[in-house]
Amino acid sequence: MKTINLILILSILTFSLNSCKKNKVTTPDEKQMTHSETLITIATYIKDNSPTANKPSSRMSNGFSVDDLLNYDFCFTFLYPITLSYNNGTTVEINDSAELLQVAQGMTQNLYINGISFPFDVQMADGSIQTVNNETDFSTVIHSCDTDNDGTANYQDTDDDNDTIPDNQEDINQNGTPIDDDSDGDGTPNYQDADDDNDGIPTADENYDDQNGNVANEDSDNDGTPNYLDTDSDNDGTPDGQDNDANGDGEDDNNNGSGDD
Ligand SMILES: [Ca+2]
Ligand SMILES: [Ca+2]
Ligand SMILES: [Ca+2]
Ligand SMILES: [Ca+2]
Repeated sequence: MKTINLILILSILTFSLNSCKKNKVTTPDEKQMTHSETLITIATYIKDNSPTANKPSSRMSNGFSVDDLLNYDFCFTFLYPITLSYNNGTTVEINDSAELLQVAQGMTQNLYINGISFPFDVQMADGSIQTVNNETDFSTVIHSCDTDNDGTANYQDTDDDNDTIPDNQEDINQNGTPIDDDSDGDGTPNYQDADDDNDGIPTADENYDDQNGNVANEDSDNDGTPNYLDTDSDNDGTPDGQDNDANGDGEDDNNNGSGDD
């Protein structure tokens, strides 16, 4: 009887220890999850801008990753792992951008990501590392991502570089995303480049003829390349940036960038 009692006590003890162990593991790494509107914004943006079966072309398509989207539209990327939580309280550890995409795409109206464990590190678009300690920090990161400094963050701005051409029209190769369109090859995509052809004249000013404000359809030399993408808009052999009053033609002198001489 004594032996049976001993076995019973040992069993209970082992069970209790195991339970404790298990409970400890299921407590999400003892990390404090915080409700984050910024995270909801980002996760929703990823979901909305990622390709789906019904919408194969999107801002993030043709091989562009979540990191590309985050870099261009929020000016940072996560340094993984990060721990996120769903609105039902369950948590998930994210180890790379592919996992983040999966989680974002899987969100529904009833089950969605809405919490994150602070602090975590991010890599800013300029390469620096920043620690995000709380929701205020997090919100500051995405709202300070404002290429044209007009007070509207890139993710909310329909014309990121304020060159009068909407972001979605700066998709020159029309593959569904403006991320890979960089006409002058300077590493800054057209939708965030205020001088798309790098001729020294801002895109917004390459409206020489009718001054109607519509830069996109201005093609002074009718060579099929609009002025803002043409480094020699009047095809006179002199780059626009150096073009001033050399040939006596008042029309093409406007290509010197001043727009009024
Ligand atoms: Ca802006
Ligand atoms: Ca633009
Ligand atoms: Ca560029
Ligand atoms: Ca230009």
